[in-house]
Amino acid sequence: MSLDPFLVSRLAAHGQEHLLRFWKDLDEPARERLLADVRSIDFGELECLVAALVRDDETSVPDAERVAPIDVFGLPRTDAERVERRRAAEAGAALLAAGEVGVVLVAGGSGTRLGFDGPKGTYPIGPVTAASLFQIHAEKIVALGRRHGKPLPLYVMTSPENHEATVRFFDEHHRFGLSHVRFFVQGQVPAVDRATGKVLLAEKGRVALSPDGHGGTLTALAAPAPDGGPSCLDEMRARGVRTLFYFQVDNPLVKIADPAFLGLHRLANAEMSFKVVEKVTPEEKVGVVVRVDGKPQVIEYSDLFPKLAELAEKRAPEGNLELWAGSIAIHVLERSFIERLLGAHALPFHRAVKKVPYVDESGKKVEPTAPNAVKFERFIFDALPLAQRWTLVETDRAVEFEPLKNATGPDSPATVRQRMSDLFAGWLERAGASVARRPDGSVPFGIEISPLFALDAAELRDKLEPGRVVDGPLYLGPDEMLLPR
Ligand code: UD2
Repeated sequence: MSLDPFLVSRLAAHGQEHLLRFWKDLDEPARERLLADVRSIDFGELECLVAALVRDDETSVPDAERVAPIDVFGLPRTDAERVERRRAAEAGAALLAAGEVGVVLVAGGSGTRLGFDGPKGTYPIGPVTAASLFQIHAEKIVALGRRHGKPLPLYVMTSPENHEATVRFFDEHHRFGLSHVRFFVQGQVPAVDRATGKVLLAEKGRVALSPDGHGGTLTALAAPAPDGGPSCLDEMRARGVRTLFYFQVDNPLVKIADPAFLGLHRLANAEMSFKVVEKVTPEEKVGVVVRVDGKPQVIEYSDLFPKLAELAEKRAPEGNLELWAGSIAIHVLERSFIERLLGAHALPFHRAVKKVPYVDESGKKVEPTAPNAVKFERFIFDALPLAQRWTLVETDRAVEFEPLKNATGPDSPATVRQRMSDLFAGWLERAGASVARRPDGSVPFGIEISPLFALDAAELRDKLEPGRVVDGPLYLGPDEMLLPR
């Protein structure tokens, strides 16, 4: 295979001709792979990104005077609020029964902090059965479909890195009984050298490409299927899906397609909605939803410091943080909103300075010991300022947010399993059971309730005889099975 001179001069025009430096060392398949990598890059866009985010380190963090707290539907505290929430739940249930809701699960991240070999969704997290994150999510979707009489379609975003392993896992588990699941692959962008802005080679014949962030969901949903078939959005339109429930793979507590959330979103005629929790510390690793010049926006946790430190730490007289609305990456988006954005607005890229292994000029592989590269990522929450109407809904982290991020310490398998067991213990107690607890209130053994047995506390109450004593590991599965004590 000979080199296309047009490509060579295009690379040279963008100062990236080194990508073909090892061409003569490569065999034919390797040359083809390299060309595919190179052709996937939009060099014009990359040049702008390098100019803005590598050379200039342009920051989009606003000045503190422009930032203010934002209104949120708080947890219902009065009777009137409870009635309003019940009405919203009825409206949301009607959408589910009408088949207007689709579910989008983003699972394209590389999960480096967890240090787990495989897609994060395959992580065995169930406190008793070691059910995977994917199984827990899928069972909720199956259960919801049964409850509302209409199966919900699931769209799973993968990355080129983990696509095959993800699809294989679902296939090995007979797709967990889901009636419709479709996998779609997100885009990639090259990592560049932090000092020079040159694209890095991961191998002599491979560009160092990485996923374009969960903001890439929007373009990936609009991309045609690999066989040229309809895009996910086209398919949704054909199925009558108008509203998308979006969530991240790492949080097994998420209330998928929560009817009250869907209802509040639809009753407000919103284009995009967020679930938020009250941030406990200024440093907590969740984006904060605020107003900037009056418009809603998320400021990512890594952007709060140092520029907005004072504001992030400011507390109201009652002691709670003024900027308290932590985004837990649970959203509802109208399909029409995504379609509108695709035509008119691209989400901005953010920079992430990372250690990226590369081959140097001599062809030697280098494992950097310090961050050497800039990666570019889009974030889905940057769609918020573009929404004409939106809602923010507070939820209680104890019942809806415990993400799996790290191997040990906070947000690790240990904390996630404990939180799951504690949550299920609460459901059991509300159903009239008595559950052994430690003096600090936590449960000293694993408890796991399959969504196919009960999707929430109310369903458990309907199924369980009161008076049950739980003093050892308990699993309630689709056919209610008690593990030996
Ligand atoms: C994310 C949010 C943070 C907060 C937190 C809650 C960002 C930038 N920050 O933090 O504000 O809401 O989650 O847990 O989003 N993913 C992809 N493709 C990618 C990158 C990520 O699908 O290219 C998925 C990934 O599989 C995971 C999710 O997005 O499901 C979150 O990614 P993360 O763990 O990198 O986000 P994190 O913890 O920095």
